Amino acid sequence: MHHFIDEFLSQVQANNPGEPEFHQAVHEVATSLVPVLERHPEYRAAKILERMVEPERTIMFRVPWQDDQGEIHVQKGYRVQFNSAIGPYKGGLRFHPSVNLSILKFLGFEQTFKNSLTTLPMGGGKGGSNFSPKGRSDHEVMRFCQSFMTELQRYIGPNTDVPAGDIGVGGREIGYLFGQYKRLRNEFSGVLTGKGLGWGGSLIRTEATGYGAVYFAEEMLSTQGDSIEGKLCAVSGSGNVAQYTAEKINQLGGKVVTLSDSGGMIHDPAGIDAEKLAWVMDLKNGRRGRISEYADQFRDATFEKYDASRGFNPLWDIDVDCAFPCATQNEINAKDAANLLKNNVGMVTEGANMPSVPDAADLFTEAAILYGPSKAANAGGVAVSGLEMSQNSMRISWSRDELDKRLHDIMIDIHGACRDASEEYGTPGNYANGANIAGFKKVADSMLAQGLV
Ligand code: NDP
Ligand code: 2IT
Repeated sequence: MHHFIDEFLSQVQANNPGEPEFHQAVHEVATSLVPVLERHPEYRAAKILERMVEPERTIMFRVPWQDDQGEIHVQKGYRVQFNSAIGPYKGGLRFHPSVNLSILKFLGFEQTFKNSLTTLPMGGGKGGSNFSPKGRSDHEVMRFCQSFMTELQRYIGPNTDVPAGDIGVGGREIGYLFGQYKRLRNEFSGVLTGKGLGWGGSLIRTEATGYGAVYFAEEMLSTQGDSIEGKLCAVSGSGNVAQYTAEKINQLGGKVVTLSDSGGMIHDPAGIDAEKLAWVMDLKNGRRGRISEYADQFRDATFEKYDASRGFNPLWDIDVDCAFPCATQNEINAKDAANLLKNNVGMVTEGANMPSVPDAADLFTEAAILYGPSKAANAGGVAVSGLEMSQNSMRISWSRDELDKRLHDIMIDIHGACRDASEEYGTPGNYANGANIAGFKKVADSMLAQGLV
């Protein structure tokens, strides 16, 4: 059987050259699935895994736009429609200079399993552009979003494909994208999630990924009779996911001592309390400034510039109980993982998508700490996106309490599904295996039922 997986992975590499992030994501899922494929020869006979690694459709397009000086720029636009076995394609849009097909295919592949775990009827997709909103005026961002949507609108729709935000795409961008879709199609519909509250958005969507990650962390801790209360926590990033992860940790009595952006990290041993976090939210969401400014504002804090040549990130070398990577993929390397373990970290919960390199994830698993993999731990965001779609279809809005309770219940269910699947297939406590297996089975069974498509 291992021979079968090795051959399968070589094929994936040969068929998708130059896509290391995609290979990494497929490798991680496929190795977890060995016992499932051994027990279910029908999945192998129907070539379910071979079909799952091929997106149903990949759309790539030109996005021309003009900056405020009138200069013309040309960006790449993408939408990878990965799998629609259990619902319309669903997943975010990322605007970041690093965006390429490999990154979007890894994200779309992961999204398929994540969406399956949410218990809601959503397929997997991801898209975006190598456009960088950083340093651009609102007018420039609007012109870019309008050009991007002018092409994307042909391929999406409330029952076909429903994009949302990801890195570089927040409420502002979703607004411009929605406005252009509505104008071109003459249709007010739930074609995007993460919309503003006055025009079809859902309460709790902004908070959902971060809150959900901390609810998942609480569930893992509760299996050891423990909780977040009193825990020292390292959080990376300072965008949407990091901000609301920090907020929920504070609300549950934990203490957040770090945040970061691509320029570096801040360490505040006194704790980033609600007041300081409000300042960070204004800095990042309002003024769009840099995290280094935190250390000028709050004198107990220190700023350290990020220096890739050092081979490790000082953010993961601080003595904490819990780590919440919430910035980007592969932000924890093997040395970072070893540093966390050396300092006796007891839990790592992934708010970002695939933040741990494979060797780092292996170290966490070998050390048998609580390790919540991204496709389970950060599923709260897309789960509330699914609830936004339900509310749009019914033309109603649920209350904040109702949505927070639904989010919390979904995260409890995801934790239970991962725990049960990891036990059923002989690796109890291994949430990474559990998430892959539980997410896979629902999609695989739906594909079997729907024939060879
Ligand atoms: P934001 O754009 O709001 O914030 C991203 C943060 O990560 C910023 O602080 C950014 O710093 C930092 N960052 C991004 N790229 C890099 C990089 N290459 N190196 C170092 N730092 C980097 O994005 P989100 O908070 O929405 O997304 C963060 C992570 O969470 C991503 O992995 C995303 O896929 C994942 N996620 C997001 C969900 C959502 O609902 N938004 C749902 C589930 C997962 P800087 O500003 O300097 O670039
Ligand atoms: O990675 C993710 O799950 C997201 N960026 C959210 C996707 C969504 O459709 O809400």
